[in-house]
Amino acid sequence: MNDCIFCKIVSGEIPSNKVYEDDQCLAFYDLDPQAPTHFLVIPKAHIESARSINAGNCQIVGHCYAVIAQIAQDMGLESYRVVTNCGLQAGQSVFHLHFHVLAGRDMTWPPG
Ligand code: DGP
Repeated sequence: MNDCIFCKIVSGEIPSNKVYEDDQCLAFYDLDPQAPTHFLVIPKAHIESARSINAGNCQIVGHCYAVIAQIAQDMGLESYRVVTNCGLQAGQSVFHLHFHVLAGRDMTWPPG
């Protein structure tokens, strides 16, 4: 998608601090980290939000979670939180599906 920041990161038009990449997804550190470890895992294909996941594209969600588990193992993360904000009120600011992975500090519940 032309005006999507994360599509531009996928294409390399906007640089990122890459953690992992394969043919389906990309992981990179968040610009505005909310924990000592904070990276994002995104599908390379443009999916607007969790609301847009359906039977035809849901395979990528499982793939992203498998990638998250592998990265967490590689980084030695004993505990981590995966967050997907869906919609403005939930805090979504970039409308390209992404999974925040946060680790390295105590997490509160419920989240704010
Ligand atoms: P959300 O608010 O849930 O839509 O999360 C979007 C996240 O994306 C936010 O934590 C900041 C991050 N972000 C926005 N623009 C960029 C960028 O250009 N590069 C990187 N690395 N992260 C970005």
